[in-house]
Amino acid sequence: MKYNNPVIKGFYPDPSVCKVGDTYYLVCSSFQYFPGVPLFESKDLVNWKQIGHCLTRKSQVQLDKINSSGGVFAPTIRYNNGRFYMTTTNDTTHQHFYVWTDDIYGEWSEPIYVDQSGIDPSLFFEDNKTYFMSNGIDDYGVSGIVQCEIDIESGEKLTPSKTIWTGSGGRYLESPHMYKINGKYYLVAAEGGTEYGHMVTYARADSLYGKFEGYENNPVLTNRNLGGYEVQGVGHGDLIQDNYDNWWLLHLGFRQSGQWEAYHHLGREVFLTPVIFGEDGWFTAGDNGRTTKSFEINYINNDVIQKEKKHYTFENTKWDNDWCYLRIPNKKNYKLDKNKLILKGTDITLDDVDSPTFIGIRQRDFNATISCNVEITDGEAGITLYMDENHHYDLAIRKCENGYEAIERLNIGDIKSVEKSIYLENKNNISLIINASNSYYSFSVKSENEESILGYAKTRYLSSEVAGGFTGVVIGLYACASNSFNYAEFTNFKCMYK
Ligand code: 6LW
Repeated sequence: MKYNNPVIKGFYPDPSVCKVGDTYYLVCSSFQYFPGVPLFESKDLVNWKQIGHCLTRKSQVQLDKINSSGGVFAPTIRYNNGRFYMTTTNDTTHQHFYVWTDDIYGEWSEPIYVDQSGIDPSLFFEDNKTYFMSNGIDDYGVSGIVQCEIDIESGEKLTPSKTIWTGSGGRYLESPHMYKINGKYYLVAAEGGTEYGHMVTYARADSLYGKFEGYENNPVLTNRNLGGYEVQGVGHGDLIQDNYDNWWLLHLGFRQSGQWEAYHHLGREVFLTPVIFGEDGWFTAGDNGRTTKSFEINYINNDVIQKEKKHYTFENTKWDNDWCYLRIPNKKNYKLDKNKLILKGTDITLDDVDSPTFIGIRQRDFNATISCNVEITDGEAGITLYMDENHHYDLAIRKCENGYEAIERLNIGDIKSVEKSIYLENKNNISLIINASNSYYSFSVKSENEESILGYAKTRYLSSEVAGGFTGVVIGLYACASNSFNYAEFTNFKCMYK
């Protein structure tokens, strides 16, 4: 069967996966967005359906006024004795914690904290014991992949944290995951930083604390030397064995926006790469250690069809699954109906490191038409292409001195500029329209069947290379106003990918 990468498109970084029965479950990091840690399920590894989030309550995660790309870093999902565990780090508060559930479709527990340094925690269960690992510095001052035993009920450390591997020599050793395969312990990690030099490396040992011997051809997976251009930055992944005993890596990567444009604005996405174990017990991955846009492989039955949802509307998405807020929202300012959204603006704007009235859905592909009807009484409301508080493009309607106007505002670092405004004769039945391509967004407003272009902006200024950080563009519907009677009504939302 031939399948295409990414298998989950848009800003869903740092995937971790586990399998229970014949179903796979996958989680991703979510940073300043809430609910935290999107959760997906799949029966075939190529079609993933979001079934919820792990962090759905304010009591589980501190996101109040946290920095963009802070908050919830890379998670790990594991299953043991009938219970699912998800562990992650709140990078802003420097705390590792885990939550658990016995019902994957239900709520997860309150957080249980583990006192170890670093990021990217993972769990490994063996003989009724739980081992906790992350990157960081151990109790003896050595940095690397650090491991201790914990009490799974309380999170309390039962042994000192000890460095078990220092990597293959690349910078930013992170993302450790431990597996026991055919009696040996495999430690898979990432190195190189989550940019163009990213890579997956691994080591193997006869016992859980080593000595770990690095694979002699590390990195086992990297696209840093791949010809062509699109799939870059592959790394940070988790190994999984499928129903037919084949092995795979689910890992992150990103799609560069153009051959001569080394930028990516859609965030880091989820890629699937086949893994082959040799007779000597060492494994290789992908096409000669690289991840390609598609793989033709008999690991997956020919009757599996990879489907892709191309159209997103209010009616065919779920507010709780597909949409997200910036930090913890004040729910009183949101009325989420089946085919209508009503937002109450506050004086918190998109430029604030706070929770403006905003609800967003990830931009999943380069080419798209995004449109929505927006009606306001006062203040401002519209669509934002949001990377962070200093990098976002807004197409909005706002109240002006003698009526209403449509505006295109660009926010690029310290430059914040309303590029164009068009006076609206009639404020009803206004549709805001954004056309997206690899390199450009265009912004238009349509009233009474007359469409006017406000302007264009390059995608690259919303990219990770320009904005920094770890997120990707989210299409946000927002409202702001200093007048407490301001309500904005959004109908007929469409995001159509080509
Ligand atoms: C994550 C780290 C990384 O915790 O980026 O690509 C960090 N890898 O493992 C943020 O996503």
